[in-house]
Amino acid sequence: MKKILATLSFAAAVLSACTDKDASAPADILLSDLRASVEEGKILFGQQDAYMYGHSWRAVQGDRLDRSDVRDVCGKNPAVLGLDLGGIELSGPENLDGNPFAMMRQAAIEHYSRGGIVTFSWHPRNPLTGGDSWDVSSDKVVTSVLEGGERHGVFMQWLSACADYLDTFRDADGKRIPLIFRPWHEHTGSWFWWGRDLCTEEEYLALWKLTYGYMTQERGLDNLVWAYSPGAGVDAEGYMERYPGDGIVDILGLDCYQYGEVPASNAVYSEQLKETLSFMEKLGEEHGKTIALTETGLEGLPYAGWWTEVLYPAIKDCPLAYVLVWRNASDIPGHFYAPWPGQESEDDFRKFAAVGNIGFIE
Ligand code: BMA
Repeated sequence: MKKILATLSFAAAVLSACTDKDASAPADILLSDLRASVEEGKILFGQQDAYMYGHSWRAVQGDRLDRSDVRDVCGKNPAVLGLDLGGIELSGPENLDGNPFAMMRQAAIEHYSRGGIVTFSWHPRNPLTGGDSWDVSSDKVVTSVLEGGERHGVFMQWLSACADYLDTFRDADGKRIPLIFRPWHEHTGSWFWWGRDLCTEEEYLALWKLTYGYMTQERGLDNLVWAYSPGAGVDAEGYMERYPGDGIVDILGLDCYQYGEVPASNAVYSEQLKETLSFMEKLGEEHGKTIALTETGLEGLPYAGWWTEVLYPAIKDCPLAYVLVWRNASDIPGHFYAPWPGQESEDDFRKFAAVGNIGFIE
Protein backbone atom coordinates (compact mmCIF):
# COMPACT_ATOMS: atom_id res chain seq x y z
CA MET A 1 0.00 0.00 0.00
CA LYS A 2 2.70 2.38 1.06
CA LYS A 3 4.67 1.47 -1.99
CA ILE A 4 1.73 2.09 -4.30
CA LEU A 5 1.11 5.45 -2.68
CA ALA A 6 4.75 6.35 -3.00
CA THR A 7 4.72 5.34 -6.67
CA LEU A 8 1.53 7.26 -7.27
CA SER A 9 2.81 10.38 -5.58
CA PHE A 10 6.07 10.06 -7.49
CA ALA A 11 4.10 9.83 -10.75
CA ALA A 12 2.02 12.84 -9.69
CA ALA A 13 5.16 14.79 -8.89
CA VAL A 14 6.69 13.95 -12.28
CA LEU A 15 3.46 14.87 -14.02
CA SER A 16 3.20 18.14 -12.15
CA ALA A 17 6.87 18.94 -12.81
CA CYS A 18 6.26 18.30 -16.53
CA THR A 19 3.08 20.33 -16.56
CA ASP A 20 4.78 23.14 -14.66
CA LYS A 21 7.72 23.07 -16.97
CA ASP A 22 5.57 23.12 -20.07
CA ALA A 23 3.54 25.93 -18.62
CA SER A 24 6.61 27.85 -17.44
CA ALA A 25 7.78 30.97 -19.15
CA PRO A 26 11.20 30.70 -20.86
CA ALA A 27 12.58 33.15 -18.28
CA ASP A 28 11.53 30.90 -15.37
CA ILE A 29 13.07 27.87 -17.01
CA LEU A 30 16.40 29.66 -17.46
CA LEU A 31 16.35 30.90 -13.87
CA SER A 32 15.73 27.44 -12.50
CA ASP A 33 18.45 26.00 -14.76
CA LEU A 34 20.87 28.64 -13.44
CA ARG A 35 19.94 27.80 -9.87
CA ALA A 36 20.52 24.10 -10.55
CA SER A 37 23.90 24.85 -12.10
CA VAL A 38 24.90 26.92 -9.04
CA GLU A 39 23.76 24.04 -6.80
CA GLU A 40 26.13 21.78 -8.69
CA GLY A 41 28.94 24.21 -7.88
CA LYS A 42 29.38 25.29 -11.51
CA ILE A 43 30.43 28.77 -12.60
CA LEU A 44 29.65 29.22 -16.29
CA PHE A 45 32.17 31.12 -18.40
CA GLY A 46 31.04 33.80 -20.83
CA GLN A 47 32.36 36.39 -23.24
CA GLN A 48 30.87 39.45 -24.90
CA ASP A 49 30.46 39.13 -28.70
CA ALA A 50 32.32 35.79 -28.60
CA TYR A 51 31.04 34.44 -31.94
CA MET A 52 30.87 37.74 -33.80
CA TYR A 53 34.60 38.40 -34.02
CA GLY A 54 37.88 37.78 -32.25
CA HIS A 55 41.26 39.39 -31.89
CA SER A 56 42.13 38.94 -35.56
CA TRP A 57 38.99 37.74 -37.37
CA ARG A 58 35.42 38.78 -37.94
CA ALA A 59 32.49 36.53 -38.89
CA VAL A 60 30.65 37.44 -42.08
CA GLN A 61 27.08 36.94 -43.19
CA GLY A 62 26.48 33.27 -44.07
CA ASP A 63 29.10 31.87 -41.63
CA ARG A 64 28.17 29.29 -39.03
CA LEU A 65 28.62 31.31 -35.88
CA ASP A 66 30.45 28.78 -33.72
CA ARG A 67 33.98 30.10 -33.74
CA SER A 68 35.38 32.07 -30.82
CA ASP A 69 38.88 33.00 -29.65
CA VAL A 70 38.05 31.00 -26.53
CA ARG A 71 37.42 27.88 -28.60
CA ASP A 72 40.55 28.51 -30.70
CA VAL A 73 42.51 28.45 -27.43
CA CYS A 74 40.86 25.70 -25.35
CA GLY A 75 38.64 23.71 -27.73
CA LYS A 76 35.41 24.71 -26.00
CA ASN A 77 33.07 27.66 -26.43
CA PRO A 78 31.89 30.06 -23.74
CA ALA A 79 28.67 28.88 -22.07
CA VAL A 80 27.40 32.45 -21.91
CA LEU A 81 27.25 34.71 -24.95
CA GLY A 82 27.05 38.44 -24.23
CA LEU A 83 25.61 40.76 -26.90
CA ASP A 84 24.77 44.46 -26.94
CA LEU A 85 21.62 46.15 -28.20
CA GLY A 86 23.18 49.60 -28.63
CA GLY A 87 21.74 51.05 -31.86
CA ILE A 88 18.55 48.98 -31.94
CA GLU A 89 16.72 52.11 -30.78
CA LEU A 90 17.57 53.77 -34.12
CA SER A 91 16.44 50.69 -36.07
CA GLY A 92 19.75 50.57 -37.95
CA PRO A 93 21.20 47.35 -39.39
CA GLU A 94 24.18 47.14 -37.00
CA ASN A 95 24.89 47.69 -33.32
CA LEU A 96 27.36 50.22 -31.96
CA ASP A 97 30.26 47.82 -32.44
CA GLY A 98 29.44 46.95 -36.06
CA ASN A 99 27.57 43.69 -35.41
CA PRO A 100 24.63 43.19 -37.78
CA PHE A 101 21.52 42.65 -35.65
CA ALA A 102 20.47 39.74 -37.87
CA MET A 103 23.80 37.98 -37.25
CA MET A 104 23.54 38.60 -33.52
CA ARG A 105 20.16 36.87 -33.56
CA GLN A 106 21.59 33.94 -35.52
CA ALA A 107 24.54 33.65 -33.09
CA ALA A 108 22.20 33.72 -30.09
CA ILE A 109 19.80 31.10 -31.46
CA GLU A 110 22.62 28.78 -32.55
CA HIS A 111 24.31 29.19 -29.16
CA TYR A 112 21.05 28.47 -27.34
CA SER A 113 20.47 25.37 -29.44
CA ARG A 114 23.93 24.12 -28.37
CA GLY A 115 22.94 24.55 -24.71
CA GLY A 116 24.29 28.06 -24.19
CA ILE A 117 22.89 31.10 -22.39
CA VAL A 118 22.50 34.55 -23.94
CA THR A 119 22.73 37.89 -22.13
CA PHE A 120 22.03 41.38 -23.49
CA SER A 121 23.42 44.70 -22.34
CA TRP A 122 22.21 47.94 -23.90
CA HIS A 123 24.28 51.04 -24.62
CA PRO A 124 21.57 53.22 -26.20
CA ARG A 125 22.16 56.71 -27.59
CA ASN A 126 21.43 59.72 -25.43
CA PRO A 127 17.78 60.50 -26.21
CA LEU A 128 18.03 64.15 -25.17
CA THR A 129 21.35 65.34 -26.59
CA GLY A 130 21.71 62.99 -29.54
CA GLY A 131 25.09 61.85 -28.19
CA ASP A 132 25.98 58.32 -27.11
CA SER A 133 25.53 56.45 -23.80
CA TRP A 134 28.68 58.10 -22.47
CA ASP A 135 27.37 61.63 -23.13
CA VAL A 136 26.91 62.93 -19.59
CA SER A 137 26.67 66.61 -20.57
CA SER A 138 23.12 66.85 -19.19
CA ASP A 139 21.60 65.60 -15.96
CA LYS A 140 18.10 65.97 -17.39
CA VAL A 141 18.15 62.92 -19.66
CA VAL A 142 16.47 60.38 -17.39
CA THR A 143 13.80 62.82 -16.33
CA SER A 144 13.18 63.71 -20.00
CA VAL A 145 12.29 60.10 -20.91
CA LEU A 146 9.92 59.50 -18.01
CA GLU A 147 6.19 60.09 -18.32
CA GLY A 148 5.55 63.79 -18.87
CA GLY A 149 9.12 64.40 -20.06
CA GLU A 150 9.93 66.00 -23.42
CA ARG A 151 11.59 62.83 -24.82
CA HIS A 152 9.10 60.33 -23.40
CA GLY A 153 7.46 59.67 -26.75
CA VAL A 154 10.77 59.08 -28.50
CA PHE A 155 11.97 56.87 -25.67
CA MET A 156 8.84 54.72 -25.86
CA GLN A 157 9.60 54.20 -29.55
CA TRP A 158 13.11 53.12 -28.54
CA LEU A 159 11.70 50.60 -26.06
CA SER A 160 9.31 49.43 -28.71
CA ALA A 161 12.14 48.84 -31.22
CA CYS A 162 14.05 46.98 -28.53
CA ALA A 163 11.05 44.81 -27.63
CA ASP A 164 10.33 44.07 -31.33
CA TYR A 165 13.89 42.79 -31.73
CA LEU A 166 13.96 40.72 -28.52
CA ASP A 167 10.66 39.14 -29.51
CA THR A 168 12.29 37.66 -32.63
CA PHE A 169 14.60 35.37 -30.64
CA ARG A 170 12.75 32.11 -31.18
CA ASP A 171 13.61 28.42 -31.34
CA ALA A 172 12.70 26.09 -34.21
CA ASP A 173 9.18 25.67 -32.75
CA GLY A 174 8.64 29.42 -32.65
CA LYS A 175 8.96 29.56 -28.86
CA ARG A 176 10.83 32.56 -27.42
CA ILE A 177 14.30 31.70 -26.16
CA PRO A 178 15.32 32.99 -22.72
CA LEU A 179 17.54 36.06 -22.61
CA ILE A 180 19.22 37.70 -19.63
CA PHE A 181 18.51 41.41 -20.03
CA ARG A 182 20.56 43.87 -17.96
CA PRO A 183 19.64 47.42 -18.79
CA TRP A 184 20.89 50.58 -17.04
CA HIS A 185 24.08 48.90 -15.86
CA GLU A 186 26.99 50.43 -13.91
CA HIS A 187 24.65 53.15 -12.64
CA THR A 188 26.67 53.46 -9.42
CA GLY A 189 29.25 55.33 -11.52
CA SER A 190 28.58 58.49 -13.53
CA TRP A 191 29.86 57.66 -17.01
CA PHE A 192 26.50 56.81 -18.62
CA TRP A 193 23.55 59.23 -18.88
CA TRP A 194 21.64 57.06 -16.35
CA GLY A 195 24.56 57.17 -13.86
CA ARG A 196 24.50 58.18 -10.22
CA ASP A 197 25.22 61.89 -10.57
CA LEU A 198 22.97 62.27 -13.61
CA CYS A 199 19.64 61.34 -12.04
CA THR A 200 17.98 61.01 -8.65
CA GLU A 201 17.23 57.68 -7.02
CA GLU A 202 13.51 58.12 -7.82
CA GLU A 203 14.27 58.84 -11.47
CA TYR A 204 16.52 55.80 -11.78
CA LEU A 205 13.89 53.55 -10.21
CA ALA A 206 11.22 55.06 -12.47
CA LEU A 207 13.42 54.31 -15.50
CA TRP A 208 13.65 50.66 -14.48
CA LYS A 209 9.92 50.41 -13.80
CA LEU A 210 9.09 51.99 -17.12
CA THR A 211 11.41 49.59 -18.95
CA TYR A 212 10.21 46.51 -17.08
CA GLY A 213 6.54 47.46 -17.28
CA TYR A 214 6.73 48.04 -21.01
CA MET A 215 8.75 44.95 -21.96
CA THR A 216 7.24 42.41 -19.62
CA GLN A 217 3.72 43.59 -18.90
CA GLU A 218 2.75 45.56 -21.99
CA ARG A 219 4.67 43.54 -24.58
CA GLY A 220 4.44 40.21 -22.78
CA LEU A 221 8.09 39.27 -23.22
CA ASP A 222 8.13 36.24 -20.94
CA ASN A 223 11.66 35.32 -22.01
CA LEU A 224 13.53 38.11 -20.20
CA VAL A 225 15.52 37.41 -17.04
CA TRP A 226 16.27 40.80 -15.48
CA ALA A 227 19.78 41.48 -14.19
CA TYR A 228 20.84 44.40 -12.00
CA SER A 229 24.52 45.28 -12.56
CA PRO A 230 26.06 47.97 -10.39
CA GLY A 231 29.71 48.80 -10.94
CA ALA A 232 32.46 47.90 -8.46
CA GLY A 233 33.64 50.24 -5.72
CA VAL A 234 30.48 50.18 -3.61
CA ASP A 235 29.69 48.60 -0.26
CA ALA A 236 26.51 46.60 0.37
CA GLU A 237 24.55 49.76 1.09
CA GLY A 238 25.78 51.49 -2.06
CA TYR A 239 25.05 48.32 -4.03
CA MET A 240 21.41 48.32 -2.92
CA GLU A 241 20.92 52.08 -2.92
CA ARG A 242 19.05 52.16 -6.23
CA TYR A 243 17.89 48.54 -6.29
CA PRO A 244 14.72 48.39 -8.41
CA GLY A 245 13.09 45.76 -6.19
CA ASP A 246 12.71 42.00 -5.82
CA GLY A 247 9.62 42.01 -8.01
CA ILE A 248 11.49 43.16 -11.11
CA VAL A 249 15.03 41.89 -10.63
CA ASP A 250 16.04 38.25 -11.07
CA ILE A 251 19.84 38.34 -10.94
CA LEU A 252 22.16 40.38 -8.76
CA GLY A 253 25.12 41.20 -10.98
CA LEU A 254 28.39 43.06 -10.76
CA ASP A 255 30.64 44.76 -13.32
CA CYS A 256 34.15 44.76 -11.91
CA TYR A 257 37.33 45.25 -13.95
CA GLN A 258 41.01 45.24 -13.10
CA TYR A 259 42.77 48.52 -13.84
CA GLY A 260 46.37 49.62 -13.44
CA GLU A 261 49.82 48.10 -13.75
CA VAL A 262 50.35 44.39 -13.22
CA PRO A 263 51.27 42.69 -10.99
CA ALA A 264 50.58 45.48 -8.46
CA SER A 265 46.88 45.71 -9.35
CA ASN A 266 46.28 41.94 -9.10
CA ALA A 267 45.75 41.98 -5.35
CA VAL A 268 43.75 45.21 -5.42
CA TYR A 269 41.33 43.70 -7.95
CA SER A 270 41.01 40.32 -6.31
CA GLU A 271 40.48 41.81 -2.84
CA GLN A 272 37.79 44.15 -4.11
CA LEU A 273 36.12 41.35 -6.06
CA LYS A 274 36.15 38.91 -3.14
CA GLU A 275 34.78 41.51 -0.76
CA THR A 276 31.98 42.54 -3.12
CA LEU A 277 31.04 38.98 -4.02
CA SER A 278 30.87 38.06 -0.36
CA PHE A 279 28.21 40.69 0.43
CA MET A 280 26.44 39.87 -2.85
CA GLU A 281 26.24 36.25 -1.74
CA LYS A 282 24.48 37.36 1.46
CA LEU A 283 22.18 39.72 -0.43
CA GLY A 284 21.37 36.91 -2.85
CA GLU A 285 20.32 34.69 0.05
CA GLU A 286 18.29 37.43 1.69
CA HIS A 287 16.48 38.39 -1.51
CA GLY A 288 16.30 34.90 -3.03
CA LYS A 289 18.34 35.94 -6.09
CA THR A 290 21.01 34.28 -8.19
CA ILE A 291 24.29 36.19 -8.36
CA ALA A 292 26.64 36.67 -11.33
CA LEU A 293 29.81 38.50 -12.35
CA THR A 294 28.15 40.18 -15.31
CA GLU A 295 31.31 41.90 -16.65
CA THR A 296 34.94 41.55 -15.72
CA GLY A 297 38.43 41.36 -17.15
CA LEU A 298 41.92 42.76 -17.47
CA GLU A 299 42.30 44.62 -20.75
CA GLY A 300 45.10 43.25 -22.94
CA LEU A 301 45.85 40.43 -20.44
CA PRO A 302 49.45 41.50 -19.76
CA TYR A 303 49.78 39.01 -16.87
CA ALA A 304 50.33 35.41 -18.08
CA GLY A 305 48.89 33.75 -14.97
CA TRP A 306 45.81 35.98 -14.63
CA TRP A 307 43.23 33.21 -14.97
CA THR A 308 44.44 30.79 -12.32
CA GLU A 309 46.31 33.20 -10.05
CA VAL A 310 44.02 36.22 -10.00
CA LEU A 311 40.50 35.55 -11.30
CA TYR A 312 39.97 31.95 -10.20
CA PRO A 313 41.01 32.34 -6.53
CA ALA A 314 38.72 35.37 -6.26
CA ILE A 315 35.60 33.60 -7.56
CA LYS A 316 36.06 29.91 -6.82
CA ASP A 317 34.28 29.83 -3.45
CA CYS A 318 31.38 31.99 -4.50
CA PRO A 319 28.03 30.59 -5.76
CA LEU A 320 28.22 32.56 -8.99
CA ALA A 321 25.99 31.53 -11.88
CA TYR A 322 28.45 32.90 -14.40
CA VAL A 323 31.42 35.13 -15.07
CA LEU A 324 31.57 37.09 -18.32
CA VAL A 325 34.68 38.77 -19.72
CA TRP A 326 34.38 41.65 -22.15
CA ARG A 327 34.97 41.59 -25.90
CA ASN A 328 38.04 40.82 -28.04
CA ALA A 329 37.75 43.77 -30.43
CA SER A 330 39.29 43.02 -33.83
CA ASP A 331 39.51 46.72 -34.71
CA ILE A 332 40.86 48.34 -31.51
CA PRO A 333 44.46 47.29 -30.80
CA GLY A 334 44.90 45.89 -27.28
CA HIS A 335 41.15 45.95 -26.48
CA PHE A 336 40.67 42.27 -25.61
CA TYR A 337 39.78 40.30 -22.47
CA ALA A 338 40.14 36.64 -23.46
CA PRO A 339 43.26 35.01 -24.88
CA TRP A 340 43.69 34.15 -28.56
CA PRO A 341 46.25 31.72 -30.02
CA GLY A 342 49.67 33.20 -29.30
CA GLN A 343 48.47 35.52 -26.50
CA GLU A 344 50.63 35.25 -23.37
CA SER A 345 47.88 34.00 -21.02
CA GLU A 346 46.68 31.17 -23.29
CA ASP A 347 48.36 28.28 -21.40
CA ASP A 348 46.98 29.58 -18.15
CA PHE A 349 43.51 29.96 -19.68
CA ARG A 350 43.61 26.27 -20.69
CA LYS A 351 44.36 25.38 -17.06
CA PHE A 352 41.46 27.58 -15.91
CA ALA A 353 39.16 25.97 -18.50
CA ALA A 354 40.16 22.49 -17.32
CA VAL A 355 39.05 23.19 -13.75
CA GLY A 356 35.96 21.10 -13.11
CA ASN A 357 33.66 23.84 -11.88
CA ILE A 358 34.14 26.33 -14.73
CA GLY A 359 31.47 25.66 -17.34
CA PHE A 360 31.91 25.80 -21.14
CA ILE A 361 29.93 24.24 -23.98
CA GLU A 362 31.08 22.06 -26.88
C1 BMA B 1 33.06 49.33 -24.13
C2 BMA B 1 34.11 49.22 -25.20
C3 BMA B 1 33.57 49.98 -26.41
C4 BMA B 1 32.21 49.39 -26.82
C5 BMA B 1 31.26 49.33 -25.63
C6 BMA B 1 29.95 48.64 -25.95
O1 BMA B 1 33.51 48.78 -22.93
O2 BMA B 1 34.34 47.87 -25.53
O3 BMA B 1 34.48 49.84 -27.48
O4 BMA B 1 31.64 50.17 -27.84
O5 BMA B 1 31.88 48.67 -24.55
O6 BMA B 1 30.14 47.32 -26.39
